[in-house]
Amino acid sequence: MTTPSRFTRRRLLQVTGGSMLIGLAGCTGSQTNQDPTDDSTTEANADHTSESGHHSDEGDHSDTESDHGGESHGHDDTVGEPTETADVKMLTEDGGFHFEPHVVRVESGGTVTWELASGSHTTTAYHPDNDQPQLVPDGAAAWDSGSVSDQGATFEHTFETEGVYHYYCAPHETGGMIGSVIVGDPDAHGQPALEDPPQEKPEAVRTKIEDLNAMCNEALGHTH
Ligand SMILES: [Cu+2]
Repeated sequence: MTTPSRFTRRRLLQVTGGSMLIGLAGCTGSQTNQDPTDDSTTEANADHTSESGHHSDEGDHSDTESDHGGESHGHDDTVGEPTETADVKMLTEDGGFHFEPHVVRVESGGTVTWELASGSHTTTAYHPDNDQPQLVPDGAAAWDSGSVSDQGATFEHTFETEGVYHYYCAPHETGGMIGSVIVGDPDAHGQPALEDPPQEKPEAVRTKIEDLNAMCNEALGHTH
């Protein structure tokens, strides 16, 4: 059986150094938790990204909705209908580690492409083949990108089995770098991913998975 995963570019460079040790707060804050501070966060990032250049004039405009180039939260966690393909960025930002967006949705047979925006990350399924609890549909194929360190490098996986998939970044799992793929229009009942998070996982991981479960259930109209 062949794996549907493949690299387009890949370099096995471990250049992260100490960055794996910082930013444990990472992505663990849920969307709802961050909403009250979204404006200040966006503004702070806007300041940060424009520091190198002309700051004074354009900074006044940068706290609008249009300025989300460097912001990883706040605008695209709404999960729509299944599409043929979906793109996810893997990034290190302000000491946090993120899959962006957290939840994507494709059709059965659809392909998700992860692109390295910054830092060094993996995309790895919660699958027994990866020595992890099964947080993917029964019978689903595993994937594991290995370390992706080259900016712009991509990894893709084609999803043949309908259902909900959780996956993580190997060095940053406990920093909350966990994401989900919804394939097709599955019944939320009977999805291993949507059950209570594995007891053996640290609190930060379980909390993040609960956040993702809420987003996936909402996307699937599963509200009870
Ligand atoms: Cu990572």
